[in-house]
Amino acid sequence: MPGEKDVLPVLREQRIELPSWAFGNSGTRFKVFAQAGVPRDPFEKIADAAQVHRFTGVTPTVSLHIPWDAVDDYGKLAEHAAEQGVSIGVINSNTFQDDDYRLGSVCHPDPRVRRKAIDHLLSCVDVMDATGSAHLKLWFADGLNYPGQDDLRARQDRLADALGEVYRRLGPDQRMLVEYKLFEPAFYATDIPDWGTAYAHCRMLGDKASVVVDTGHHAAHTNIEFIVAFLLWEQKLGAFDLNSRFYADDDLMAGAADPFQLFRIMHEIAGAGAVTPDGGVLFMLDQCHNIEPKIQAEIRSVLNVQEATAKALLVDREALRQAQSEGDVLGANAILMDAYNTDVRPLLARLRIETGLDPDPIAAYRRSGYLEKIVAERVGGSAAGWGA
Ligand code: PSV
Ligand code: MN
Ligand code: MN
Repeated sequence: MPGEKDVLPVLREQRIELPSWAFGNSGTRFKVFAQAGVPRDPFEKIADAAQVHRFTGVTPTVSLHIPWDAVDDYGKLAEHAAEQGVSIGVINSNTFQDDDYRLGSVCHPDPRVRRKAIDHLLSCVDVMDATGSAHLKLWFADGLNYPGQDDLRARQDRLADALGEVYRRLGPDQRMLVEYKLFEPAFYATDIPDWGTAYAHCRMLGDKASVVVDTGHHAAHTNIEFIVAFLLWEQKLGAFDLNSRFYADDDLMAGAADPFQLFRIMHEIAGAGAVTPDGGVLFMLDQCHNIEPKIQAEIRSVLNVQEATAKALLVDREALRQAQSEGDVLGANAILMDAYNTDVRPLLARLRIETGLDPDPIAAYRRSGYLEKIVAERVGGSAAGWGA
């Protein structure tokens, strides 16, 4: 089995991006529960994200969602992030919260609405220019509720045209990430419902486009690690939106519902040497904390991802290859399970101590008094965007 000296250097370099929207109030279509002390603007969301980085040391970037995080001066927001010890990461577009988008955005039958949606995406690239962000993440709520409602193939034409126009606007160091989702808000057909559709568009676009795997966006029992392995093999895996699901797109904490699935995914990532940023894959959380404290939940999620990663790095790959080539089915499986069943918490605690952090980030955050401070200072926090 690989030892600490093999695993620690990789874990030291691992990075996990935080979503700005995790820190605002969120809920379901039944109720948004307001929590005391939540951020009132994007500046305060970044300040909260910086706390997660302060205690974990591995989350130096924050994803923005436009227009939820719209500000007059993006340069100022980027400066504020730097003052807090973090920076702006991926820019997420939002073409789903305007009455014009009832029948879709870039796939809408009306060219006026398509133009409006494309202009929004282009303005997101302007935000990237202003903040120094290198990645644009596109998720479309476009789809149909009823058979016959629109022409499925014509909508793919419109989608390809829109993606092409935005792709051509990217600067030399900017990249496009295309996210798929099985269903919701559309229930009959979604225009990018699966990895294959996202992949086909990314291939047509070129090297700057790759696929986002949101772990919550599949049918139950989908073998997500196979999708991950295939996209890695094709060099088209751009990013993850990590979260947990029990039923649909639940957006619960990564590693909470099925830590073994997260381990199996990280095993594919570790095998391809893609844990660290030089591997070219971004790891982001895409979560909402409807009933639990938000900053603490983000810290917990980061620890869960680190634990799954550490276990994946502990897989004895040499022994595994040997067992696989000998057709030793149970031996190979046992090698994987040995790594999964290792308690990696002491190893991660040592990693933190070595980098000057508290070995128990949650306890350290709770002791810090930050929550009490923001509860006292902030009145009337805003919603994350959902249910707003
Ligand atoms: C859609 O369900 C999604 O997963 C997309 O990533 C969005 O950008 C994100 O949620 C937050 O709205
Ligand atoms: Mn997502
Ligand atoms: Mn989602």
